Amino acid sequence: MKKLLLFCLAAMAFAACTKEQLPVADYDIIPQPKEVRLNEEKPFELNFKTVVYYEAGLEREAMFLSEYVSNILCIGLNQHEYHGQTDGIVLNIVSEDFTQAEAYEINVTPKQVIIKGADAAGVFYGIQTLRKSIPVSRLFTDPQQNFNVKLSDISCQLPCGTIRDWPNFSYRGMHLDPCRHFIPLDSVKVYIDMLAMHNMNQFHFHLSDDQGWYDTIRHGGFYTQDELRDLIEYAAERHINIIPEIDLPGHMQAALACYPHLGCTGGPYEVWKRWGVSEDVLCAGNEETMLFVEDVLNEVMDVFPSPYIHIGGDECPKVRWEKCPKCQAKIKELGIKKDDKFTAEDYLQSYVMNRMAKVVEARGRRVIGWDEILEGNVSETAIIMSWRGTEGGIEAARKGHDVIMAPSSHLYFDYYQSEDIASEPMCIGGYLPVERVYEFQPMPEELTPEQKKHIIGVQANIWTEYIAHFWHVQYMALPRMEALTEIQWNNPQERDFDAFVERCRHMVQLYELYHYTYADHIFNPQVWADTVEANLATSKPITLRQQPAEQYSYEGAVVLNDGNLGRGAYNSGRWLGFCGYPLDAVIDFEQPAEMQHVRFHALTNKGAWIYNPSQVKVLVSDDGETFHEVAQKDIPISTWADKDGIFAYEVDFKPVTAKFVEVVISGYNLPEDHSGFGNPAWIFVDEIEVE
Ligand code: TNX
Repeated sequence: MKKLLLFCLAAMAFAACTKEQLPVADYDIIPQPKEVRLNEEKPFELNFKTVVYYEAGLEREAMFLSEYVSNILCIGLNQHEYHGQTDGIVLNIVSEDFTQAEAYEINVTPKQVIIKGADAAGVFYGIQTLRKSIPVSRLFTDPQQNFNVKLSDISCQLPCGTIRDWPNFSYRGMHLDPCRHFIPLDSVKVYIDMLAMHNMNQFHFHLSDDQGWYDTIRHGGFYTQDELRDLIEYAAERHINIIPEIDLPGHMQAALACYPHLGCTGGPYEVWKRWGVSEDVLCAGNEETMLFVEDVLNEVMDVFPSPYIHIGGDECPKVRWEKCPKCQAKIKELGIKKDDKFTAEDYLQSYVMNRMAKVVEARGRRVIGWDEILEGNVSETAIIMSWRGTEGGIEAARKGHDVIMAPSSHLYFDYYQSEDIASEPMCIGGYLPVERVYEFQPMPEELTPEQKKHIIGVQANIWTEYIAHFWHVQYMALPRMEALTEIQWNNPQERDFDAFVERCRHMVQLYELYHYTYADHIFNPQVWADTVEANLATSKPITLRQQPAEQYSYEGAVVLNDGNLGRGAYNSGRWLGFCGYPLDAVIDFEQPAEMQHVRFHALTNKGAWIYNPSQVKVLVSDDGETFHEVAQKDIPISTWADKDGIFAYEVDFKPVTAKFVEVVISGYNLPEDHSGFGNPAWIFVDEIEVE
């Protein structure tokens, strides 16, 4: 009897324990659903007996749901057509219950879960929400759990209630550049899976550019038309449209290498081996070139059913056109005149873009172009992708264009996401932490309600100059993609970053489950030991004879001697940037002081046109008026073989006593092997120390 009682107690304890540990779904996911109303009813239990019932046309959605549940919980769900069953998970479309496309509602009762969509995409997003709500089974996260688990032990409780959700923007996209570094098809499919998990519906595939090689090593590949058709179908199953981009008329050197007669000089050209913008562009005055491009666009439209075709238009230098007899003759023939806003060559680019827009529109599609296409007379129907900030987008919306916001200031995921660049995989530069992405307000307040309707979407871009492998693409995307998703789907006016980070934690379980590489800075905030030892210059009055560039001036001269060392990327706020003139700072010690040593730090990021200083001069003065030089030092220019990074520069001189010191730090011009050859390089300097 005693034994039996003990056994019963043990069984009860076990039951209580397993019950307590039953995983419970949490609807606080990304993007955060707009309406979640829960009630106290007994939760729905999702287990291996749960059946997915789908309405005709939603068979694929049912398969996705079953696949996700098997990924997350290790149980597969059976799928059957829906005929009024009263149990299981039901997928159906009831368009009349919604005012908006892609909307969904999930209704959880103790016996049944109904995922109802305005359309199939809505059902798909409802499934994504459910998928993201279910905690990843400890079977995957804790290997100790792997023993003796019975199928019947696995389940997840879905709290009862109603979730209603719909997107804020109809265009929710991400871009990928497989030109600078080729990305194999299977990896592109994984990228599409990542987009699907984040309720995105547009994948911008940047298919042509100047480069295709790096260093001297061949790096590349190609997609066949059949592979692309397969990819398009793969994306379409996940409610994602693939927008092909053929970048015109610049960023075309790789094409010119194959077809030199399409350029102004006739070549020979090489597929470009360095980063930047090539001056060799398509010859706009050559009819054969135009016919070639029309052919390419038609071929692209044969393969891609996308309602949007991206025709580029960014960064097209006009130097060849200015000297090309054919381009000049075309300008004459078209009667193009320069005016006080734009050059004749700018209008020649508009001619190319508008001509190609007609080819695209003749097949019932719309063109997208980068915001440069506003420079001239752009076709009224073109959609503008605003990348050089939001100004282009604002101007375009005022002119009645539809706009996609993709500003480099907030949505260029090829930039660094941490200030500690020494610990990061090398990338193009910049500094764009998750926090900054999350701050982005895509809807410009200065627009009228009518104009606001033209802001149709938001997109982030991943350029791959410095990204040679797909793991690095993922690392750059995650978790910044979470912030992007919330902006695209919800665009909340008030944003709570801490709550957002908590929602990201659950996403990390999914990253790990699917073996996605991700950056974890937001979960491990960095603390810097980044002050310099107090020295003669620290916090003394400082003036600059010429101000830094406006966008890199931050708190002004005081940044240079506030005791905090320059850190991270050039736009971290910890550096002052100068271009085309020296940094010329005067520090007032307020009383005579003896000195013999000046030291400062500067940042080099050659791809971003930032070079080391060319020279430093030190001058001293007793009255702050007359200065005399005590030291001068030349610094050799950094070469591509040298590492980029943060470097200290020092000058020693004979001890001298004075009340003022003046430090003049000059910059180089970009050298011949740089794409910006001849332009002044930037210098970024911080913390001038005097001892
Ligand atoms: C600008 S964004 C470019 C790309 C580069 C990118 C690097 C745009 C339309 N053009 O060609 O890859 O910057 O961040």
